[in-house]
Amino acid sequence: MEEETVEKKITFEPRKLPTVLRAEELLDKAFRRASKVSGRNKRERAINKLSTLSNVFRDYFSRIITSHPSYQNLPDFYREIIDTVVGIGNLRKSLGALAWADTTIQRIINKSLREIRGGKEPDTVLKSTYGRISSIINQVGKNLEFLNQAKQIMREIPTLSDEPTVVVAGYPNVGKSSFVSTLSTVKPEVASYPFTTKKIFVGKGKIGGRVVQLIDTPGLLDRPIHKRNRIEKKAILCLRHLADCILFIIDPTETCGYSVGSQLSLLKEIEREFSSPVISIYSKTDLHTLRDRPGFSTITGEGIEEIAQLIDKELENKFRSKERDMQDSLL
Ligand SMILES: Nc1nc2c(ncn2[C@@H]2O[C@H](COP(=O)(O)OP(=O)(O)O)[C@@H](O)[C@H]2O)c(=O)[nH]1
Ligand SMILES: [Mg+2]
Repeated sequence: MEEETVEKKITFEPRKLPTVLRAEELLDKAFRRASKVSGRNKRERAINKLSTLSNVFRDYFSRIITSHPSYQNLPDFYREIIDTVVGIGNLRKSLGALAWADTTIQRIINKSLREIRGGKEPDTVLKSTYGRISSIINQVGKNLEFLNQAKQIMREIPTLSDEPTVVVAGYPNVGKSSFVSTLSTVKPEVASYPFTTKKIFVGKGKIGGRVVQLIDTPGLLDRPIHKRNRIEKKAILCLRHLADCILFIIDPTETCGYSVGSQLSLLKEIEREFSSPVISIYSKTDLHTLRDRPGFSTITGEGIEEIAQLIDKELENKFRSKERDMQDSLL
């Protein structure tokens, strides 16, 4: 539990993954490069073409393979979300297939080079080498396509910092975005959430002298989780690895269009599904007089400071107990 935040360091930017060519595109690229190679005679030309092919494939495969991180060692949020939307097993399998293609192609080329040096007719060797390379690349065609799709999906995963994080939840129109903007010192950044049309807004603000990341999750934590499909539910629950604290906003005036009853049952569900501490608060205090829980109004500014202090206290508890654990583990 506790090492979660310690491990949160972001080591992977999915946006930087390279585009992966399809089998025919890759073959085209390699063979086109080889076709431009010359030499003093047929034999030398064939040798030069083969060395070019060897370099093109080696560089290409190693660029793709090294662009992927060790998925098992990623921070929990990234590991789980990637496993949910792409599948880490599938990624491993495809990367393994490329490593296999790489070794096999190098072996084929080396054998062909030996044959040419040993006196075999260069054009015949070249022709059969091209055929064998094409067959290897076509065998991993599905893996190339998968890696490219995976890249498209993963680039949607927002890059988040490892600062203390507050995830804001509550039904639509209760005042989540207004609250996040009030506490954010800069305009919240928008990131899309994998495989959905949903965006998450990441604001940064200072709470109690600490830079805090505020995540507004429209469309994610704003209606019953149990009604989502399995994948969407899993993806939503990945947020639990980021949330040092959840702020649940209730609009008791029901001007948001949702009854207090449904809002409270969403609160219960979130408390059940997430292990992070949940602070539940009222919004729109300018419109009502309920004070049985903390409340705020983004219109009058009432309560904002008090809620910032509540958040600060939660984070303080969490980080203080973490320091204590670390000291304990040193003793
Ligand atoms: N009266 C009043 N209205 C508010 C307050 N905060 C937000 N609103 C209004 O409530 C509506 C929904 O706010 P928004 O922040 O977009 O809610 P979200 O959907 O939960 O992000 C908007 O029309 C806001 O102007 C508040 O403190 N008092
Ligand atoms: Mg909103």
